[in-house]
Amino acid sequence: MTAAWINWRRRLGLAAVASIALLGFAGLRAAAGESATTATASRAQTERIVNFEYRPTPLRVGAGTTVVFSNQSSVTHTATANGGSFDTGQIRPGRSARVTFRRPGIYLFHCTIHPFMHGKIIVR
Ligand SMILES: [Cu+2]
Repeated sequence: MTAAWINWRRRLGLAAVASIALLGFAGLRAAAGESATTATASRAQTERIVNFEYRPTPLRVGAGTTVVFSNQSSVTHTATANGGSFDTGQIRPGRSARVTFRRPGIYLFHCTIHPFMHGKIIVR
């Protein structure tokens, strides 16, 4: 083997390593892009449940927002849409439930255990 041939092979090897590194980098960038999309989709706002009230009411959010119904009281509550479009089920004290609001609209809801509790979420 001549020195020139060995040198050529060495260069080929380096090129292969370089392209694998580039591919790996592209893969990393794709993964980072995916997680950025996920982070955008998972934006959340909190609707607190305190003293037999939903706070704030109304809660204004953008379409696609996940509302975290956080029961910060000492009794169990629900957040149940008046029209039945969503229902958290029972949320025990100190626990929370999530509902994602994808479509704009005005959502009225209440607590099935304490029907005098009313709330409103405005999705734009
Ligand atoms: Cu309640």
